[in-house]
Amino acid sequence: MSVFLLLVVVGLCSAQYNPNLNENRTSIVHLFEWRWEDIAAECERYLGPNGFGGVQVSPASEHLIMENRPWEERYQPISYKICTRSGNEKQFRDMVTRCNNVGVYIYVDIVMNHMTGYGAGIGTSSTCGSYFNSGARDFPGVPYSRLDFNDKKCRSSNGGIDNYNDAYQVRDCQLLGLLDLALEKDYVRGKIADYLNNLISIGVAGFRLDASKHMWPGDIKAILNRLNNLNTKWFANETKPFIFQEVIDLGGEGISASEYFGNGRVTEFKYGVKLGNVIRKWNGEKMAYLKNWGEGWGFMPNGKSLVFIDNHDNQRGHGGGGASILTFFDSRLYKMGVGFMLAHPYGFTRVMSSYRWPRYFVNGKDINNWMGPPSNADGSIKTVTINADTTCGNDWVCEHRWPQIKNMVIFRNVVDGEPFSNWWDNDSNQIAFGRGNKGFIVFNNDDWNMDVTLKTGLPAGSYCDVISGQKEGTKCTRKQISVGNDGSARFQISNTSEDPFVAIHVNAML
Ligand code: QV4
Ligand code: CA
Repeated sequence: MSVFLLLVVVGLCSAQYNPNLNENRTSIVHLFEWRWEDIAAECERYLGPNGFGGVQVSPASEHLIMENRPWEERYQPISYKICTRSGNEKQFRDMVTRCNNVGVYIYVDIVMNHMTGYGAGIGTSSTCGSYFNSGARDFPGVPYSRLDFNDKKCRSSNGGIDNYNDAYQVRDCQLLGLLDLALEKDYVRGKIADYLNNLISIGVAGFRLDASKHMWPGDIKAILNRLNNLNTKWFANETKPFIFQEVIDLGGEGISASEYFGNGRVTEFKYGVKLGNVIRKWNGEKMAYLKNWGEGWGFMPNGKSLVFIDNHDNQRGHGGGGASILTFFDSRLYKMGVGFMLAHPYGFTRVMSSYRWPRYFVNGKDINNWMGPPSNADGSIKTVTINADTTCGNDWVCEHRWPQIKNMVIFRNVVDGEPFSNWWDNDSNQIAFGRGNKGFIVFNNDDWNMDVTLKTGLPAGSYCDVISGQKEGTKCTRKQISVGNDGSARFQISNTSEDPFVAIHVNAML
């Protein structure tokens, strides 16, 4: 009996670690600051057909309108009305329906640790026109009042967090001056749960929980316990929302990521920092060391982690990372980093999709890192236009449409469930590994050419390299690799090649 109960409990709990993806899909993409209408179109015209599993969208709750419209206004909620710079509720609903209908699911960024900053002021400068008074802690759009915030509970010199080794301060005081919600209150939990259940009823598949480090794991759990199962129009009965918590744990702080494992997955920030160092060859790192990548590098357990090369914060010098983080600005190294991530079995993978901004460093700091998405004179976000060559216009970078990245998203789908196998390295920066008998990838990040014959584990045949080109009809558009009867193949990669790596998989076999 007790064994049975235990199994039931484990079965129920495991759901929030599962991204609920459609069959044969394994990754999500963060379409940072995209309009709901553009996301709906992208699901239908690109993400669905190319095997993307889902989209992380920017916060969906009504937020402050700030001067010059920086991106960070999305992280200053005014109410839980679905009414943002990305569009209104009707457009949000339409997006979820259209994406779900093509098997691409929506994961919403949830800001529930706080409301806007204490200095936001009084007025209706919010995306749906809801009144607020930050000084009085008055948010009638929810409604929240003084009673719903942690002002009395916080014990620090100035109401902010000045010691990250003090877990009480980190959870009960103001992050960056943002009004900290009293999440132990039944009333507050109820308001947040209502918002999340509204999103669930519309058809979303899960949530990113922003600033999770600043919330007590038990408070998060209490809110999650109130959530409904996913909408059965698209999901199986009794499916729980997928949960991933934003906790930046690079070690050395009072709070560790493992405290959050009971609630769902957690962002593994060490991943991008360390892979950035390896690919940049900083600190004596080299790709040969990636042989035991994953838990062997001190990362959280595979089943608990959400991994990414860069995110909307650390690509612009905000929260968690530093100089080693690879971004679209270093496109050559970036493609290698994303390629490695998507080929390697560790973690649930998220691809970043950004907009361009005029990065400008003064004393090592990018003074333009506040800049919001491409926008029109009236502050509305510019639409994502699509060029004839499938790239994006209007300053949208669309990393997810870079052919090498798109093809590696497909690679990951093809090799899903296959073991890490046939590792090879030259003790320097040339490495190769396979995924069972389904796929194989080879990198040359050394300063000299590579010409090696390696055991791939793949069935004999001719394969199209999906990095330099891809399979189209019965032909390869660029490099072709032939695997012999013994499973071995010759790889020649010039160190000066724009993309010094090669990837093959069984769905790109001629
Ligand atoms: C300013 C002053 C403060 C003053 C306050 C008074 O600097 O001294 O107390 O006004 O109102 C912005 C500004 C910040 C401003 C604050 C409040 O940068 O200067 O304070 O708002 O008005 C994003 C941005 C933040 C931004 C925030 C809200 O990155 O710069 O703050 O949005 O607009 C830690 C956390 C981690 C967090 C990371 C950035 O552990 O959880 O910092 N990451 C998430 C999101 C991130 C978001 C938040 C959390 C907050 O990924 O994008 O912050 O929701 O590592
Ligand atoms: Ca808090």
